Order: sequence, then C-alpha cells, then structure tokens
Amino acid sequence: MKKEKILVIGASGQIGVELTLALRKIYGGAQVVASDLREENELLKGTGPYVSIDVMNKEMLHVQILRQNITQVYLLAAMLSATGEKNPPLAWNLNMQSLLNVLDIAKEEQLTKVYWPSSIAVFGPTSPKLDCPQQTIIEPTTVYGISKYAGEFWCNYFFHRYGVDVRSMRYPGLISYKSSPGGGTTDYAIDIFLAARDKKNYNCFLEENTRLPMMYMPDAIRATIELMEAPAEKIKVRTSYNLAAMSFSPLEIADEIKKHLPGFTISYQPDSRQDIANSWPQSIDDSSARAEWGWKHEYDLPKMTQDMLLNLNAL
Ligand code: NAD
Ligand code: AKB
Repeated sequence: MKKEKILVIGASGQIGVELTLALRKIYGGAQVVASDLREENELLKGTGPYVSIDVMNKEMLHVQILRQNITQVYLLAAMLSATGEKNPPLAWNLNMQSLLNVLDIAKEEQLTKVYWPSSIAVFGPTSPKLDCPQQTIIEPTTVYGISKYAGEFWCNYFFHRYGVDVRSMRYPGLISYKSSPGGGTTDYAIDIFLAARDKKNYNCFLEENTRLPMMYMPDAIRATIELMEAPAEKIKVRTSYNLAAMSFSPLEIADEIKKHLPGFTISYQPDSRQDIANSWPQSIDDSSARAEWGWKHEYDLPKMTQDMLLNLNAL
C-alpha cells in the first residue's frame, strides 16, 4: 500500500494547528507537511515539516506537492464570515481560487484524497431555523456563505466528472483554546471564555437569545479524520455533510460558565455580526453523517464548558 503524505494548507489557523497535530499522531510527524502564508507556528514547532506557501500561487503549490510527494491535501485556508464582509472580493477570490487550485492539481496528480470544509454559513434566512436538513432551501446572504456553497458544488463536480475523492463537511461554529479564531460570527463563544478567565465580564457582540450550532474542537478534529478514513462507498454526499453537536445562545453559555465562576457577568452590544447570525439556522440535522459514516458527537455544552475552563486554567 502506498504510504500517504499529507499537506495541510492553512495549518497555522484555528483548525489547522489542531488538525496537523492530530494527523501527525496518526501518520507520523514527517508524513504531514504543515503549510500557511504565515512563516511559522509556535505550537507546531518541532513536530514536523513546515513550509510557507501562498495557496493562490498555483505554480508554487504544484511544485511543493510534487517536491514533497504529497498524496492528500487538507485545504483550510479561507476568509471567514465576519472578515469576509469587510472585503467581499478578496474573500470570494481566496475562498474560490484556493479550492480550484487544489482540485485542479488533485486531478492532474491523481491525489488519493482532498479535504475541504464548508460551513453552516451556506444556509440563509430562507432555510429552516430548526434541525436544518441536509438538503433544503439554501440562499446564503454573506460572501463567505456564497463561496462555501459554490465550493460544495465544485467538490461534487470534480468527484463526478474527474473522480477526485474530495470530502467535505459543514462545520458549525468551532470552540477551542489552543489557537485563536480567524474572524467568524461564532468567535464570541471563544472570546467569552477568555473574558471569564481574565476580566470576569464579557460584552457580547450578539444578542442574548441568538442560538447557533456549535461544536468543541476535539469533536471537529475527530469528525474530520473519521470522514477522511471512511471507505469511499460510505460517502454518499459529495457536496458537503451537515454536522452537529450542540446549539446554544450567549445567555445559555454565560449561565453555564456561571456554574463554575459565579461572579461572571455578561452584557450585550450587538454589531453587524448580529445580521449574519440571524441569517443562520439555530440547529442542524446531521442524520446523514450519523447514518452513512457513523458520526457521533461527544461534547455537549456542560462538558465543553468544563473542559475549556480547565484548559484555560480558569478553574
Ligand atoms: P483561520 O482563519 O483560523 O485559519 C486560516 C489559515 O489560512 C490562517 O492561518 C491563514 O494564515 C491561512 N491562509 C490565509 N490565506 C492563505 C493563503 N493565501 N495561502 C496559505 N494560507 C493562507 O480559519 P479556521 O477557523 O481554521 O478555518 C479553516 C477552514 O474551516 C475554513 O475553510 C473555514 O471556512 C472552515 N470553517 C471554520 C469554522 C470555525 O468555526 N473555525 C466553522 C466552519 C468552517
Ligand atoms: C464563522 O462564524 O464564520 C465560522 C463558521 C460558522 O463558518 N465560525
């Protein structure tokens, strides 16, 4: 059997750091090449190779894939929802061109697998708010959501037309303590923990009852690896799988934090991110992922909160 050699693009980001470390545990440090626009990453230092790559430079990317004998690519470079609204053409360009560059090279070099994440941001105000199904009305209102929805169809196209084994899931908002988030609407659910630890109060940029789908990073990393390791015949959805774990509002997460830190307080000052949050579903139906490749989440709100506070040394 051919030994896999993996390239993670966007390895210095919120997901990239933890995914790279997890993949290195499975495949060995030398088999997982971390890459990013950023020159280096403290958390990845000494764990395996790191190269600085601009995914928009297709030639340079192609050369690296050949030079490093890469067989699989995990593409994580993207501009997220809130940052994307500050510069829509740039977000569209990065989110689309990076994917097309990777898919084209994967086709040409017959890479064994490609991973590319989509997001709950594909859904818009006309999608069902509760238990939003895998297939439903999808009319995103952010440039980020539009780019993710278009990207899903490029993945589907490259699979059916060229046989590229590209796999994808629609992550909810991800909560983690190792690496900072990159400019999303769900980032408040990370900021709130840092504020609870450092200042004992948090001024939230979303309204108190804004419920959104969320997931703790260990679940997201495990889901990603399980999807990529599933036998190809189990992967029936070639656009992107709905994925879920928990849903909560700022008020509910603040109440959960207060169970551990009774002096914690929260105030609300919604900004432009409120409109983005209002356009997304409150909960997601991920029964296809559960039935087809066995997805099962481990962390709910209380378990995630306890683990976050422990790891941030707030308990
Ligand atoms: P992030 O912003 O934290 O990380 C992205 C990384 O890509 C950064 O380290 C950045 O330096 C790098 N990058 C940017 N432009 C690049 C370029 N031209 N070439 C190479 N690298 C470049 O993002 P993240 O939160 O880790 O998200 C990773 C993926 O997961 C994205 O596709 C995102 O849309 C998706 N996603 C994330 C979440 C979440 O809550 N974090 C939820 C849904 C989907
Ligand atoms: C964001 O808020 O933009 C991301 C996402 C849900 O895709 N966390």
